[in-house]
Amino acid sequence: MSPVTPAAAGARVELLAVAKLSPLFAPQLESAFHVHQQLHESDAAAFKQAAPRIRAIAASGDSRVPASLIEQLPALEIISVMGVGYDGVDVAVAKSRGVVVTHTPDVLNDDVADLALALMLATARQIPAADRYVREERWLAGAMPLARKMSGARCGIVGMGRIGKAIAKRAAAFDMDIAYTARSAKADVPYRYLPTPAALAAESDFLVLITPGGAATRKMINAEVLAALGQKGILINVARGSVVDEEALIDALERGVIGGAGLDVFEDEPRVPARLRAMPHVVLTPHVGSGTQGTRQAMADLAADNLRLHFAGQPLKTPVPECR
Ligand code: 8YV
Repeated sequence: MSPVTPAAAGARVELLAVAKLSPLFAPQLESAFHVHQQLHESDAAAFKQAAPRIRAIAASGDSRVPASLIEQLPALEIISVMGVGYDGVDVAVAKSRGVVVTHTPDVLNDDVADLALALMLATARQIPAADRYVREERWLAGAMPLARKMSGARCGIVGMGRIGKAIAKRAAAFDMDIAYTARSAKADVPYRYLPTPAALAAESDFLVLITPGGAATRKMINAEVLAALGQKGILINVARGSVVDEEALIDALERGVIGGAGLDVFEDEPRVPARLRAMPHVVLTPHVGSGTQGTRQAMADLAADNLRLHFAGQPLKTPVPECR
């Protein structure tokens, strides 16, 4: 871990933390910056006073940094996101004001892909239900109902970026038949390309979502796609809750239009609809795709490095594609 150093001698650079920062990230910032912790939400008058001096924003993958906030910060230079996703940041407005946006790609690929496979197995083999079966001693009355086989099944991946490729690599080890959809076919992968989520769903047993959030993918997985996935199909979401029409998903699960779902992300986190929580054929995790000690440390270090490099006038490690 490289320590963050203050930009200039004298006064510390002032930074607005727009979310409760990870304990792996916060101390690195506090040792080098004057951190205003969510001041924009807690104290309007104090925020108004500090705003002209704030030169940096620290955020997490699920933070919101809308145009209305960026526009209140005339000295803002950099928004450092501790997360690969930055769909909550208005990058167009940031760019138009000369503000650079950075994120933390690659270091979390393995963990997110691992969780995708874990949710696939957990849903198909009903691991949480099986665990309860043993604990509640229902086994004494007889064997648990049979589950679904994953090895050799058809795996459709929505989004074939870095994490999509890591998921495909793992699915290949389960002898799965892999296909994908993305904005366009990729020359560097051997898997079959289908042009739309619905076309992919129709040929998938597992439909795994790992596409960026934001306007371009909002509610991309709708009733039509779920109908195409079919009554034996399993939906896995390790992307963003916004990618799925959650109401349509709940309806499809309740009516048996699809067979099950493994979900790490939701439309209105951390609130998860009661109807979803009540269903036995759904496996739920609380947005923990990148949630291991080592990976979150690597993400925190990278996010802090980008801030340090910026204020040292050096090239950034991982600006978002729009800012390269
Ligand atoms: C976490 C994520 O939400 O990387 C992302 O885009 O969604 C996650 O890893 C978060 O950013 C951790 O701070």
